[in-house]
Amino acid sequence: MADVLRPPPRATAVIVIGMAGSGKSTFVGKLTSHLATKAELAEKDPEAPPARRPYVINIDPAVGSLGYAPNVDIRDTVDYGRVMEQYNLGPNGAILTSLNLFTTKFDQVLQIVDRRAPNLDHVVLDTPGQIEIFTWSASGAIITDALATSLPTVIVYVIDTPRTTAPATFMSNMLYACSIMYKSKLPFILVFNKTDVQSPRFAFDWMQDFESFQQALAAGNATDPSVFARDENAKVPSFRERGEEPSYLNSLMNSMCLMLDEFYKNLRAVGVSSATGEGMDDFLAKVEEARQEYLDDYRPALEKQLAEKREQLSQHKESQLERLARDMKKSNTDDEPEAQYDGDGEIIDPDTDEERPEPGFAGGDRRRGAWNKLDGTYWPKP
Ligand SMILES: Nc1nc2c(ncn2[C@@H]2O[C@H](COP(=O)(O)OP(=O)(O)O)[C@@H](O)[C@H]2O)c(=O)[nH]1
Ligand SMILES: [Mg+2]
Repeated sequence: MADVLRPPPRATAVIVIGMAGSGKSTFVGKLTSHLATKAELAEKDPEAPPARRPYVINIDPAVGSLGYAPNVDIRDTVDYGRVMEQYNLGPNGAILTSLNLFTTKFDQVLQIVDRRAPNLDHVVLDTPGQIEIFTWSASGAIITDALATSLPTVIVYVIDTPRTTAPATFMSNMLYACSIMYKSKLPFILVFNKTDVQSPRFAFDWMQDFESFQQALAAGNATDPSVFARDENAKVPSFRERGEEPSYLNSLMNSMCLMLDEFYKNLRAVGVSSATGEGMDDFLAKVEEARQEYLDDYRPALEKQLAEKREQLSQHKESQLERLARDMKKSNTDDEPEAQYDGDGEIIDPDTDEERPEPGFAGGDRRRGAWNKLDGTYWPKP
């Protein structure tokens, strides 16, 4: 089975996804400059920890300007504006169509990545602003699968921390992340971005201890973004103690947080600021952990899947070959005459009646036949 996949290269693919405005591109830019600085240091000082510049691919066709220079850019291949015009599409339709067009050429990108992967540590993919364009499209799935079969791949889900402080937005973000994680089955890292504006402490608390999330829910409205900031130690009376009814949203989230508890156990989370660079080294450490998870769990499963597919294909081929051989044998013997009923399959000539059945076949001879008024004959005939 081990020969189904090539040995894993040293590079790890990092697919960066997240809601529009969560800071994906800024994060990729900061990560790039952070690694570049480390690589420069390593070149100058042999004592410094080894580091390499990442190889960055941008697949957002609609982005105006990026804070970094990508190595491969979808905008060099597809003109988003012309796609919108020519196909008469709106902004999102044009992004999706541009991505589809680019995906038809993704094998070329993979070849470039494959060639460089032995000398790289990170291949980073920056995805379109609207998360669903990548996560729920055929192109997104093709690109993800293609990368994940070529090199260790991890998914990084960027979260806009200051906009996730209300229990309802926090929960919807987590449910979205959960659905993507179970769909892709790849190692997953949650990046709480913009920590320069908002500490992610509240989110880590909610993830580690669902009772603290329930406490925040009990304190007030689920859509209130300031709920998390209440004094943690102050005992908050529950809705029942206050003699109030919890809203439908509060009850729903109360039960859902129990379900998400399982999801949090399989998760790595880290806080970073793409503005200041704080937390980038923690993030890189998580990438190493996630790479190991890919090698331990995802890759063996993928190998098994590919080996099974290969086996099925070879069985199918064998049975097709057998069928072909049988058919050829049959057509070779078809020329030999066989003892046959001589009227079989022939057209009956009404003038000669040559092929009419033998007397007695249809129940009798001339004497027992029936008179046919139309042609003045007996049927069946002798
Ligand atoms: N304060 C702060 N702002 C950030 C951070 N990361 C991104 N932003 C801002 O968030 C906005 C959206 O960022 P962008 O990278 O374009 O988001 P994308 O759509 O996910 O690629 C921009 O105005 C960024 O300047 C951060 O760590 N801190
Ligand atoms: Mg972006």
